[in-house]
Amino acid sequence: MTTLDNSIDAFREAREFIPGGVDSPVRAFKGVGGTPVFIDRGEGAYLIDIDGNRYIDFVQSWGPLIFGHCDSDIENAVIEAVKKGLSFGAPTLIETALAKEITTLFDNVDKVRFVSSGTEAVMSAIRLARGATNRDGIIKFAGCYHGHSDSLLVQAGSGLATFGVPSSPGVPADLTKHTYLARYNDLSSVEKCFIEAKGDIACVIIEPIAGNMGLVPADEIFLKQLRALCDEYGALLIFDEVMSGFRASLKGAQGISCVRPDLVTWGKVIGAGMPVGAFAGKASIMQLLSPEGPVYQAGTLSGNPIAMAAGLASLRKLKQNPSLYVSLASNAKRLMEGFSSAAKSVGVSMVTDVRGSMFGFFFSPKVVKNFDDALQNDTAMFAKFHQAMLKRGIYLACSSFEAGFISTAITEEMIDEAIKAAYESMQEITQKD
Ligand code: KE4
Repeated sequence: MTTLDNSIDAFREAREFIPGGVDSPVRAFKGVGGTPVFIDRGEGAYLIDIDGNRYIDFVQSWGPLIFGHCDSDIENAVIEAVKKGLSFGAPTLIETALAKEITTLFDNVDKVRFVSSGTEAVMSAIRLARGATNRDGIIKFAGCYHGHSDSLLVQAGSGLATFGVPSSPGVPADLTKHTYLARYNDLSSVEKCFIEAKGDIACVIIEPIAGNMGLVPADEIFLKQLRALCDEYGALLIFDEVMSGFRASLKGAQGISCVRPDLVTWGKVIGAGMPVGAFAGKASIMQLLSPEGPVYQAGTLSGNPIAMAAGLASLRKLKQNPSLYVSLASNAKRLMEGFSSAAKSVGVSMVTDVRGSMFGFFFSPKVVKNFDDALQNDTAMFAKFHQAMLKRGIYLACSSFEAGFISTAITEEMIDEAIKAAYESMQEITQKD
């Protein structure tokens, strides 16, 4: 890294016109300190900032860019779509095409509705679950983040955990009283919520592979018992796969777990960097949605043809090359083994995990199974590591309550480079002054 002067100036100016200088809080680097680098462009596996520094990108816009930056197939699909117009507010063939590509992958998904963000997808899925069951209560898990809709900003992960404010002012108690909080990987805590709610639970929403308290996968036995409990109480089970979808495997968590949700939410990869979210499920539930049914949900730019073109190009490439996930997972595993060895080489505790192209690491001596465990990890050490790696051209998620990602543009040589940087960084952050 040469200098960050332009980013420093840019951040100063941005803060004059945008709260915190960013349009999404986690980008402000508050979790790791220092100045967020302002990005000029992406090139394959790389980000280049406005000072000309080049970084291997292990964030990929928080997951969407599984093919890295400026993938030619996706770029060409977008350019062709742009030439026909940006938006029509009317049905287009490409929405049906993407819906078909998605639904034909899953035996528990008949219909999908597109929206413009993961938040919107989850918010809509919750409303649909409440409409389908005529119940108000929802159960979520501490540390899971499902976007910033009111009912779900309770003990959430991601940026809220980063800033140590896992809930948010501005959310009426009248709303959050319907949100029951359980402990990830702990079935008895879920049973307590059902009992406390006297059965008035519309749905249980979970990140089946949590990526917003760091990477914390749910135990398969836990998911199976959760499924059975929802069936016992007549509540719907929602898998929030906005992050894990098409990342943990081609079918996301459902490609790893045998448990099937009633509704699933997606985002990120299905937009390939453009604003797309989606929620989906069996026709018997989805047909309750307006205009077929009474549950209202809408959006001016839902199914935007440019965003659909990007998502469709990305998804078709993934479906044509499912073996991509083998190399993505192999690179993720090798990277985590390298980080773990680098930590061990200086006597620092680190636990790591991988699910497909997703990876996570905690500066912690013990395996992380829930949000309480995650909160005990050494965030100060994480911040030093992040800064040391950034200096060496490695761009990691700027919070220990996030996940990392491998793209197909990241080569084995780049993994070696990141591991080498990890050894150097560990030496630097542990050397006695
Ligand atoms: P968006 O509204 O940010 O598109 O999606 C919300 C969301 C819903 N569900 C899950 C499981 C998610 O991970 C997200 C968003 N993820 C964060 C990263 N942890 C987005 C990054 C940000 O907030 O800037």
